[in-house]
Amino acid sequence: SPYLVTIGETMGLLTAEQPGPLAHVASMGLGMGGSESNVAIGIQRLGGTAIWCGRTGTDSLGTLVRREIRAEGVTVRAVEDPGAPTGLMMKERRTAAKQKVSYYRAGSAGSRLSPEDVDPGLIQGAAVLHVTGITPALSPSAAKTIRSAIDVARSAGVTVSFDLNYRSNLWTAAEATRSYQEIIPLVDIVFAGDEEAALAVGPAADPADLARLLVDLGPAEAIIKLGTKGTVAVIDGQLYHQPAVPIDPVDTVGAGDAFVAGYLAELMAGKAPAERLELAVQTGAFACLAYGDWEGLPTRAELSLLSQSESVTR
Ligand code: KDG
Repeated sequence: SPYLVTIGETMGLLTAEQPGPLAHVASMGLGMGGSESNVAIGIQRLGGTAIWCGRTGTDSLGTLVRREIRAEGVTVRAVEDPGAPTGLMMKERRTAAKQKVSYYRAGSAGSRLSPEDVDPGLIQGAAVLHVTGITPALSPSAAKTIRSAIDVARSAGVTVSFDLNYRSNLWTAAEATRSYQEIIPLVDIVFAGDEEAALAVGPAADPADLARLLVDLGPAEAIIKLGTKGTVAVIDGQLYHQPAVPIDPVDTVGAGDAFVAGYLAELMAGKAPAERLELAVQTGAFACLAYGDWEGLPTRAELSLLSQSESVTR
């Protein structure tokens, strides 16, 4: 069956269990998260097939990361690196409404990802290669890994998907811009928030113009994620608008990954652009209704909960 392959760093994730300054939080929940594995899990929950490639430490967090991703049905192809720890991320809830993420990932096993860690045959056999702008920010060897994976995919005619995913804690805007401008012309599908798109193509008054400018760089599909405003996309020369599903979010981290998973799941299922965008906004909304970066990702059977008004299902 057609599968998606993705490559990236997945970290241990400590989440404060109460709002307040981290220095005064009594207990933290331990889990894991990573943009690319979040997408892989999203694809699996929607009935698709996904492979996650990465690098972890030989420590307990590495065990946790590999086990949890595998438990979701994703095939894990991770190198175990005895020379570096698995990265870690902390989520602080300074107020009930405001979250802050801190990274402890410099020098991590995931950041030591290198081109030899990824089996080219896995990419050549895939329907889609999905990568993000987080990985090139981690280290020169991680950046090289993304570049070589894209090259393998392109020569094999595999669709390449790229989510800009700007992380200001990892690099400067100028560094990100340089990397985006190098990668975007090589991919088929590009996802970006409006501010992220502006890093790549400069500011524009209208998100539709951002999508057009991205397409001008080469990809056939440019999808601008607008959060509560839904999405605007240019796909094969046509402009699309899809409004968001109105919700009361509890945790928006991971919504972008859920959106990408929804879009790519329908793409792999052979669905038309409007249907891809419709599922994307639904899965994006769904992910905001539960705590955790990926835990709330929906199965197809659960999607109808979004429009259901009864609060108890019996
Ligand atoms: O998109 C959600 C991600 O931000 C999160 O799961 C962790 O990959 C991550 C990152 O680098 O922030």
